[in-house]
Amino acid sequence: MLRISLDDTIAAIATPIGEGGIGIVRLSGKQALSIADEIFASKDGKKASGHGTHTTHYGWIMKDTAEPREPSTENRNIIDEVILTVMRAPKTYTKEDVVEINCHGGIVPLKKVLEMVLSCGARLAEPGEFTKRAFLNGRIDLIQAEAVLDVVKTKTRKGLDIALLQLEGNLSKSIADLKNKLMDIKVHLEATVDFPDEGLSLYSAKETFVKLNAIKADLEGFIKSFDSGRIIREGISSVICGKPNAGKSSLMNELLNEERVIVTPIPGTTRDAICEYANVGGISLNIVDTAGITETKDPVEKEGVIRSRLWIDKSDLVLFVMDAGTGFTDEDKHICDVIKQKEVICIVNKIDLNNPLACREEARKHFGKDIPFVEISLLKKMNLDILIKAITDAVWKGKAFANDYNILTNARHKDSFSRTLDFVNEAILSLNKGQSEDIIAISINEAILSLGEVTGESISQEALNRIFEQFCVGK
Ligand SMILES: Nc1nc2c(ncn2[C@@H]2O[C@H](COP(=O)(O)OP(=O)(O)OP(=O)(O)O)[C@@H](O)[C@H]2O)c(=O)[nH]1
Ligand SMILES: [Mg+2]
Repeated sequence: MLRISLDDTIAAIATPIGEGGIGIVRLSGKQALSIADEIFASKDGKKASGHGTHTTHYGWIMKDTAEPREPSTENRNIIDEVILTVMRAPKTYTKEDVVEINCHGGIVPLKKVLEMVLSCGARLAEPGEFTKRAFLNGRIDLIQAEAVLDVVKTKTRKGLDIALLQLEGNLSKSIADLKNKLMDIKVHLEATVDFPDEGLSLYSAKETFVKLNAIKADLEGFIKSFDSGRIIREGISSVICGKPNAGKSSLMNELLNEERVIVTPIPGTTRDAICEYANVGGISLNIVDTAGITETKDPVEKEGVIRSRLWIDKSDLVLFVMDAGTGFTDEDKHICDVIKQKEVICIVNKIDLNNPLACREEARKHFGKDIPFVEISLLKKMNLDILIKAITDAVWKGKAFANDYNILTNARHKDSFSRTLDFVNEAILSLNKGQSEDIIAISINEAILSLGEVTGESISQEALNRIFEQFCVGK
């Protein structure tokens, strides 16, 4: 993508493809208004370019705007009845002239309007190109651009809160603050080298040491926050496993709050793995319901068992369902061995049928370590709140999640922070070794550049491309 020029006027359908109430074709660039003039006939007869900024106008997209305006059955000239919004630079999403055409939803009118816009000289936008222009034109920094993507993609309330704060520039401010502190130290170090005899009052080695250590602690705090930040942004992948008929699919349906998966009293009901997203206690949980793990000769069921094991390998959290009705069996023993190395919650289901104690004791013996147990009945809806709590506890366990929203949620940011920390550590080491100020200043300069990668001040074109490729067209 990046051979693109900011001189082009770009256009795209900005709403999801499919039937809907309205759909929007968006244009941005120098020609946005002149293109609108060519294809839009306003009811009031005025040209789009004659209107002030942030105004909306009723009219028609027409093949020939010189033709009669009012629609009629004979008028084949009309493509769609629309509301057109004029937004003039610089107070727009991209800082360029922007025109948005609200068409009727549905792929045919949207495509036709887009085709007309393109035939008048606009170019089809690349994925994320509107947001990229907002970045390249200096309206937002890279963190804010990525936050736009997070706002669109987030699946939980907390994820949205954090993305919105990043969009407002919260994280950017913290980074600017850290950068200023590093700059300040660098200036002092360089002045020591450049003006040794001018009697300037510069930081002593001890002062520099204290300041660098404070920055180091801040950086470490941010890096640590990524443990929970990643969970908020990307969610957790979990897999439900257990022997046939234990209630795995019933659990899946309960967590999704819908009858998504077939539940029957026949063992071996679920053959294929079924994946869905659920919001469990504010965490975005990718849940996979799997075939019951058992010795079987049925080739379809056998394949299902192989897949179950693959999903277990890939998951962050295993929800192991046992059946109080049957008690702890050899099949359960076998499953314990398969999942032993994973993060597991043991769920004893069907406690309406039988006392779960035997299952609990046998499983605990078999795991040989303390793992969380929950005893439930999916049929009678018993202890389901305890189950949700056990899941959220297992997810947050050991993670430094407080109610702090100024945290790292993006792996790219974390990598840059880690590199910054490496250079700060290098500077501290040089300082301790009594090396010269200019050597320490070089490390600090590298630290500043690494921080600049996060906000996009110092980042390669290639890295930039990789970021915007994740966006959808029209954003
Ligand atoms: N008594 C009782 N029955 C339950 C409970 N939970 C599920 N069941 C029943 O157990 C049977 C199996 O439930 P499923 O959810 O299909 O079990 P599964 O583990 O997905 O089974 P497979 O897909 O065949 O491996 C169904 O008849 C459910 O209604 C419970 O808490 N108590
Ligand atoms: Mg099932």
